[in-house]
Amino acid sequence: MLYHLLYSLHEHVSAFNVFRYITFRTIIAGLSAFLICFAAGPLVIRFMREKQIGQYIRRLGPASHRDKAGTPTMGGVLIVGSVAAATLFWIDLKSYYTWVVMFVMAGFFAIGFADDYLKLILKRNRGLRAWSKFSMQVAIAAAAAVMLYYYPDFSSRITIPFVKAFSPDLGIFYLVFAVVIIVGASNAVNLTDGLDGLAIGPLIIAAGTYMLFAYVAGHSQIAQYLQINYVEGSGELTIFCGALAGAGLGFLWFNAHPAQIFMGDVGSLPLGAVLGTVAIITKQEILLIIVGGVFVLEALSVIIQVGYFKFTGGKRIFRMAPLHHHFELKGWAESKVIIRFWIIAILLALISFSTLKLR
Ligand code: 57M
Repeated sequence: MLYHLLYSLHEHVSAFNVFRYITFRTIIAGLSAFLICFAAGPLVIRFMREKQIGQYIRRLGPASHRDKAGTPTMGGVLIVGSVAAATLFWIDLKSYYTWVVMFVMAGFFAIGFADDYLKLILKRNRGLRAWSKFSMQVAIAAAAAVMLYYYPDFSSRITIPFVKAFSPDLGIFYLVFAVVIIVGASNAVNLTDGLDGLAIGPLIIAAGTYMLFAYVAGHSQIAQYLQINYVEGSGELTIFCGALAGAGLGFLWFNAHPAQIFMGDVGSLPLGAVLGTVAIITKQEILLIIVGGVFVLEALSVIIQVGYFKFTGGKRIFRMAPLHHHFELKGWAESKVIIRFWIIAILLALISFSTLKLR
């Protein structure tokens, strides 16, 4: 909205021309999202505390987590609110792809909200039933996949990192592929969200990485120069990714160890889902396995642990899944696990940048 208003003034004052540039709008979207989150944070934390919307801690978990009981949660309201506001301020409102991403964010936000509401406010211990939560995730992801697949010019070809010559066309199966990416990313971020800053750190790094990929995919000359898929209109997603990274930093301010607030499902579910959607639109779908490698490792540790546990009738590979619990139980301090996982996320981001040249 502010973009349309301010840019229209360039006819009178040429300095307003600067609002035309995606790069400039990305910077101010990131800063605005950070400031909104930073300013609203204390109010949300106080509100959650007053309403006693605090975390219930399972007795099974590592002992160090018992001190966390009662920490305010549902901080996702803060993150998603800041991302939505900053995006609406600074994108071109005619950007179709941004609306698809916003739709996914709103849908997964609603699912996460319902789950947290049942768990934390109505104190129904388990929240939404796993099956109904999963069906709702699939329904929203499928709606987004249809919106993209039937959009003129949207390609059903996928890009394989490090391989230039092979770009298979999935045809109608792209719909299933897109649903798997969106739902998978959402649940992987949710599983990772078990230590202070553990999910939001890699998420900020992934948002920063896709910020670059959205920019190059939406710029015809750069895309041609780098020989990557040009996706007309995807450049506006750079601004969305900037807002995501900015809001993430704002949230990390409060979620940094020892956390004053957790994000809850209302945060982890939409954040993972939007990352998956941006990966799909920018045609860097498979790259998400590298960019979101920390989330993938966490999810794999659960799959391996549960599979092995069932197969062997009760034996475990990890001391506890997801992976961060394994390291905690090995005696690593919480902050060490968190910062080491961030280091891995940064290295993975660097590796994914290299795919622009190494093919
Ligand atoms: C969410 N949620 C945290 C917070 C956060 C299939 C199974 C592996 C599923 C998995 C699971 O339920 N994962 C989903 C993990 C929880 O955090 C809340 O949940 C939100 C995200 N959805 O925003 O509201 C706890 O995590 C800690 N936390 C922080 N800082 C943060 O910034 O410290 C969260 C955010 C919080 C807090 O302690 O209470 C969670 O872990 O519950 N299940 C598990 O992770 C369980 N693993 C398990 O059962 N493993 C077995 C299986 C796989 C065979 C095994 O390995 O033997 C463990 N989870 C916990 N305790 N808490 C079991 C022990």
